[in-house]
Amino acid sequence: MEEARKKVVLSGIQPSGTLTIGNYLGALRNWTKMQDDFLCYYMLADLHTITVRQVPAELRQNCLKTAAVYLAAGLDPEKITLFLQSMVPAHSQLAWVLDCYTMMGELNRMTQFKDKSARHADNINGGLYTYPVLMAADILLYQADCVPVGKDQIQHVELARDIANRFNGVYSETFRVPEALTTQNSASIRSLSDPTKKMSKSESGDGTIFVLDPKDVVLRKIRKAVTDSDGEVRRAEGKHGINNLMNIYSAVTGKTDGEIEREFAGKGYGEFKLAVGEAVADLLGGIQREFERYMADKAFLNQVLIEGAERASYVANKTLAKVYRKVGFYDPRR
Ligand code: ATP
Ligand code: LTN
Repeated sequence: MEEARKKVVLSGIQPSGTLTIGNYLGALRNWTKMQDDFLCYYMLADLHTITVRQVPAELRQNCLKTAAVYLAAGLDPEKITLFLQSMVPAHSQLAWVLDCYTMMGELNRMTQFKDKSARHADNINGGLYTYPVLMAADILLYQADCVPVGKDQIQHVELARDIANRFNGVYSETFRVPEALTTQNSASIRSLSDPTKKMSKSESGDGTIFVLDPKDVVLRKIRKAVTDSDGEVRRAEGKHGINNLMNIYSAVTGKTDGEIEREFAGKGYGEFKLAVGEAVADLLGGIQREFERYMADKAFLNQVLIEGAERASYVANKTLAKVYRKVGFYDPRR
C-alpha cells in the first residue's frame, strides 16, 4: 500500500524578545509533540518583528537566542526544518502577491492590529496593517495542513484560509487550505498582573514570566499574581487570576481542574501560588540548562539555520513559481 502523506505543519514566533511561558505553553511545546508525526517547518518570524521598532543589535541577538530556546524546548533539527523567515525571500515575494488578493475590509477586522496600534500609537505603519498577509504567505508557501498557535492567532489563520480559497477560486487549486490547531487550557495564558490581558513578551514587568527567568524571579512574580478575595482554589466565572494560575498549573503538571481543586481544598492562595511557582521553575530549569548548552555553540546554531533556510527555500520557491505562473508573470527562462 502507498504510504500516507505526512501532514505538513508550519508555525512561527516573533524573535522580538525573550519567549514567555505563554509562547511555550501555547505554541512551542505543542510543536515538539508534532515533530515525529508531521513534516514540520518552524520559523523565527523576524520579518514580522519590525512592524514594531527594534534595536538592530538586540534583534540579531534575539534571533540567535530564540533559535536556542526552540532547540532547548526539545525541537530536533534532524526531524524538523528550523529557519529564519528573512533568509527565505519567497515570504516577502508571496506576501506582495497576496496583498492584492486581500480586502481592506478583512484587514480592518483584525483585532491584533487594533490592539497593537493602540499600544504603539506613534508608529501605526503599513506593515502592522498588512502583517496578517505576510503570515498567510508564511503558511501557504509550505502548503501547510495545520498551524499550531495560541488563541490570539486563530483570526489570522482564518484569514489565510480565506485568501487561499479566494486565490484557488480565481485560478485553480494552488494552495492547500490550512487549519489552526490550539490546545485547551494553555491556548491563552493571561498576564499575572492583569489577567484580563494576554501574557505577552513585549510587556515587561511582573505580569510576564519569561522562559529564561531564574527560579527566585518566577516565585516572586507568581506570589505577586493578582487574584481575588474568595480565597478558594476553584475555577469560576470572573475569577480571572485563579483561573489563569490553574491553567498554568494544569498545563505544567498535567493535572485536571478536579485534581487541583482537591489538592488545594482548605488551603489558601499562598500555598497554591508556591506550588505553581515551584512547578513552573522546575520546568524552566530544564529548558534553561539546555539553552546555555546551545548558546555556547554558536557554530552549531548557525549551521542549523543555514541548512534550515536551504530546505525551506526549496519548498517555498516551488509554490512561489506556481503562483507567479498562475497570475501571469512572464518569465523568458520558462
Ligand atoms: P509580542 O508581545 O511581541 O506581540 P507575543 O508574546 O504575543 O509577542 P507572538 O510572537 O505574537 O508572541 O506569538 C507566538 C506564538 O505564541 C503564537 O502562536 C501565539 O498564539 C502564542 N502565544 C503568545 N502569547 C500567548 C499566551 N499568552 N498564551 C498562549 N499562547 C500565546
Ligand atoms: N503572527 C504570529 C507569528 C507568526 C506565525 C506565522 C504563526 C508569523 N507567521 C505563521 C503561525 C504561522 C504571532 O504569533 N504573532
